[in-house]
Amino acid sequence: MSKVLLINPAFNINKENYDSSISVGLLSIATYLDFYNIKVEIIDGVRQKNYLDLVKEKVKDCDYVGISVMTTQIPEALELSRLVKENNSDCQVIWGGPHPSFFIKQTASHFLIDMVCYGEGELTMLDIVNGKSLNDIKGIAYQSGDEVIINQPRELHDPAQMPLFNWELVPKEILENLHLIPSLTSRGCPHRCTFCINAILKNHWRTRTAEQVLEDIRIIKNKEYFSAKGETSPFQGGKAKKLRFWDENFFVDIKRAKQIINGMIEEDLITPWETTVRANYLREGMIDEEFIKKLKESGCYLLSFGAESGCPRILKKIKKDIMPEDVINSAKMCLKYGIIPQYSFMAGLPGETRSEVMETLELIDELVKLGDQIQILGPQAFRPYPGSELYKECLTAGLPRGKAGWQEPGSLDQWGETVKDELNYLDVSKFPWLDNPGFIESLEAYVRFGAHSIKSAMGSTIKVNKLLKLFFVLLCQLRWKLKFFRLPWDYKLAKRFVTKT
Ligand code: B12
Ligand code: SF4
Repeated sequence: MSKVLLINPAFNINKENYDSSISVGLLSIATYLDFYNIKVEIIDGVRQKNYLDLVKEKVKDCDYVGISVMTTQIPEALELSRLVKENNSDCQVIWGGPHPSFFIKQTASHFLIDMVCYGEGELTMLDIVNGKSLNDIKGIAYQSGDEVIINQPRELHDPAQMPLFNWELVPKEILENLHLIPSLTSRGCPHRCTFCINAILKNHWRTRTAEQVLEDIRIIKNKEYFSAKGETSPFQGGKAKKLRFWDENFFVDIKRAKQIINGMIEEDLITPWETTVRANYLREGMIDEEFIKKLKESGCYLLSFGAESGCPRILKKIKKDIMPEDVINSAKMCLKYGIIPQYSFMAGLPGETRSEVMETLELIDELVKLGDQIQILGPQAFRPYPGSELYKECLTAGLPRGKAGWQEPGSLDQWGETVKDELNYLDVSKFPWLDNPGFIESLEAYVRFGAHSIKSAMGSTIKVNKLLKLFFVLLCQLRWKLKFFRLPWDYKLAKRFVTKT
């Protein structure tokens, strides 16, 4: 019988809190293979110590190694592929995940990779492991002679037909450290935001049934390893864990969402939970006052919104289909019912002017003035993904001072070189469409340490000397008050003192 090893490569640079999450994609594939009695194991380089030793040991009697790859993971994934081949030359190396799905041909033509699986991996991996003829497997690409063969894409699967996560397949040391337990109740999203992986890969929205979701929570609640010592449930006591509906967009079908939330309340499944939602869903007929009260009652403590920009022109350009007023309204609703609203922003799109970025900062200012408990993520520098309208624009149009377009790396090895020291996918200073990359890059820090109260800024988990931190926080507070973000020398200096572990 075939044996499969699924690996999440270590990140190039680790950041705080990564160990509170998990590779849900690999868990989903492992669950599916296990359901069909395939022998499968997961190794996670982000969260397991000595993972390379584990790989060396386990790969010896393994037939297939599946590696999940975000662009930032390429250097490590290449090293891993080499290690696999050195320890078992017969083992087939299969790459899947966001980077191979965006760059199918480049990835499949690399000599260390036997096959690329693009798009969702569950059904495709099963076909591969079952030894189906390569011509007949949808969603794969591979080198054949001088040619790269890219088979037809696979249709998206129906989550209601998929088994619930089998937690026994996750290494115990990961489960015990997992603070945010994922439940995946739907896949994809019906919206059209031009920067988003879901819109680019055309991942339309599909669901599990409400009953399956409730069963999933029941299973999680009864797992001993999720509970702190002396507690009977992971969701009670001093070290209570939290549940995240890992969906891209949990609330699309409001009737289903109501069945889940009412079920949690009626069936004693009340749990601290969070999820992602769109700002314009907080309205009559969707998440209205009556329903938001129920969300709170069922344990919802945080809702995460993609606010993206405070500028109506930019919101239109990226087809976000929300307006800044929706964001303010959603914050007021959440605060009224004791739910923390969390907003992520981005800046530095091709053609975005400095005053348009300032509109984003003004919206952030308006938000934090509503309540210090509001959480702001970013603004992160916009980074383009191929296949999107914005990507084409970055390669060609909208560039200041007649500069040439961005040169995308021409091979997988070049991608590896490009991202090897990058925490955030790509180096902003090399984006030719940006007039002032230093300004864009510094904003996240100025918001994080300047927009909120000094107390909450000092409470951030960034590892740095306390006095230096206080000095930087005070400077950021002053900058934020004056809305003065030129000459970011303090940001550049502070960046050098932050420990990257
Ligand atoms: C959860 C998440 C994380 C988690 C955990 C990720 C992990 N692997 O451990 C955390 C928070 C740690 C994280 C970190 C980062 N992330 Co992230 N993350 C996500 C997120 C929101 C959801 C992923 C998920 O769980 N989806 C649900 C599962 C079921 O789907 P999936 O992962 O896509 O897996 C399916 C397929 O891709 C495929 N598949 C995946 N792997 C494999 C492997 C094999 C062998 C096969 C056959 C198939 C296969 O099959 C799976 C099942 O259907 C995505 C956004 C998104 N919507 O995808 C971004 C995303 C993947 N992240 C992204 C980025 C950029 C990052 C960061 C660089 C951001 C940052 N600045 O910190 C860091 C990376 C850290 C580093 N320095 O290297 C980008 C990746 C873009 C790219 N070109 O690679 C995405 C797409 C978000 C975006 N901006 O659009 N991330
Ligand atoms: S609503 Fe969110 S998940 Fe859906 S396409 Fe837009 S950014 Fe992506």
